[in-house]
Amino acid sequence: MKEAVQSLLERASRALSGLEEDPKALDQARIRFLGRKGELAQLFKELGKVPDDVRREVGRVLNEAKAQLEELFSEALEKGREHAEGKREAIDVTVPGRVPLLGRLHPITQVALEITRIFNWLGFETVEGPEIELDYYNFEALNIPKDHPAREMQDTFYISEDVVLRTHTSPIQVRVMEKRKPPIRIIAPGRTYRCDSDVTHTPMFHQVEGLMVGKNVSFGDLKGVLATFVHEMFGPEVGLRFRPSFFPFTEPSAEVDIQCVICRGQGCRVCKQTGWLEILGSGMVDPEVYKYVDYDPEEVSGFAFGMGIERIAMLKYGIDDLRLFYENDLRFLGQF
Ligand code: 2NM
Repeated sequence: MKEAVQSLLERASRALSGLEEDPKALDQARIRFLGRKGELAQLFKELGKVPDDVRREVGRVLNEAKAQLEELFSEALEKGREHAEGKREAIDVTVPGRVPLLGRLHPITQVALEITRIFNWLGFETVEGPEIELDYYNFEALNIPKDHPAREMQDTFYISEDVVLRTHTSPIQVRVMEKRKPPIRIIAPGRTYRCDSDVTHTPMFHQVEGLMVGKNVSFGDLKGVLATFVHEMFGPEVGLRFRPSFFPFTEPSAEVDIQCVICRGQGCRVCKQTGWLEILGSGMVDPEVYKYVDYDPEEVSGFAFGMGIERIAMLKYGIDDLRLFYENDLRFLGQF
């Protein structure tokens, strides 16, 4: 009997070593040795067959073995707990670090920079001006008469009788002409405002306008500069055309269309089956404008043009909804 108890203790001790990290196996071993039908219980059962004179002694040995076994298991259990805790608290240096979100330029800013980069490369200097502008620079000096529709309350945000939020960036160019003598080559990007809000208009939008004035500046120069711009911006294979138009500040005036970037001129929903998309307005600066800035129309000539940055960005990236630019959804903004 004593040998059986000794063997049990040895086997239990061997079985337990290495089981500390495995709570399930530990529990199974406990049932096998200490369970109600376990090995120790089996030995207790045999206590009845033991001769009377030694039963007392054998009972003592069994009880001692039971205490030892219980001690063995509670130790193993404790070790397992410590091990799990250690695991939880340890720093796992192999876990990849968290990547911080990086800020980036808004797509409108990116397109504005791309446009000005192209014109800078053609010799145009970037200039800026006030968003709160005098009626004089926004309208009067641009040959926009008092009764012109562009001046009506519905389109213009008036701050006072003679102060407005600029409706285009052309006043910047009037200010530059007023200060400097030709030759002038400037490009003027910035925010502009119109009292207009629907699916295709936002009260604030962005424009880039350009101006070149000097001796013998011709409509041919206008065509060359704008064709170069289109090919840099949309690709050398994209065709363009000049279509007669009207602006109060240019004469003659022309709008520039490019071949539809979606169907390549075949006709589709975006270009309304025409194969063409309007991208900017342009023209030779009207001699009336030169009167306001004290240039001599007999001495100098020039061309000017203007485009909406949102529109260029939508065409370049195939975006069909203007409002996406102003919702600040990082899933949209992160694509540029
Ligand atoms: C456009 C279209 C045509 C323009 C004219 C001038 C200025 F100041 F020289 F007279 N600045 N911008 C112009 C000309 C703007 O936007 C569609």
